[in-house]
Amino acid sequence: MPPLTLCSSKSTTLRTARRKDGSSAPDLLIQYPFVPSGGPAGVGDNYLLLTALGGGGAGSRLAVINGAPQWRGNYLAAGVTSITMDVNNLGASDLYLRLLFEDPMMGPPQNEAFTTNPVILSAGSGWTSITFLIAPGNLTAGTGSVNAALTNATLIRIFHSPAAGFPPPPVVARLGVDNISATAVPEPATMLLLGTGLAGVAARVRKRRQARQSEAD
Ligand SMILES: [Ca+2]
Repeated sequence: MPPLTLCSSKSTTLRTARRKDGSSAPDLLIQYPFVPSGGPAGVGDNYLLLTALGGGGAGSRLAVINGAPQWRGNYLAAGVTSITMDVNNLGASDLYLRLLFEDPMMGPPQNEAFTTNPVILSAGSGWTSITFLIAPGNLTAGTGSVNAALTNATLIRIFHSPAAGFPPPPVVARLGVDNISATAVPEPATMLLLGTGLAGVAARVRKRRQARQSEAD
């Protein structure tokens, strides 16, 4: 199978949460199904369906990795302060959604930061647009520092946890996701960095938006 597509991006691959021992290696690769219809725009609008099985072992938690290139980089330099997405809680449990930024390269992350406050999505929510605020003041460091996690982010996760922490608890859940976008407000000094490709997040987001607009979503 080709990599999963997410919001018309052609390069997004999603994986499960880290191992139970806390190491960053995925314990299982899951190809989350790409449902062809029933997204926010209705018939013919595709979306991703993320699932968690509850219990124990692989797939028990709702904690989905997105390590695609367009989500890596320096969020501070790019001025990305919020991430918005359409979500639909298709399961029976209320979900406490958070984002996690981390910087694993060859080993466990040295820095990881999660959103301090959850976005609560009730069971049977229907499609809802939610926004995660991700400025440093909105995040809590799980390991290392918030600023370091945002400066060299190599992974971003969507996860469910009522308590502010990671790894999250098991849950039985089905979550539809679509139309993820980042809001960037580059400061003048960072525009130079954008030109060098160092602070590519905003540029990539812009590219994704253009790509999205050019495709039937
Ligand atoms: Ca869609």
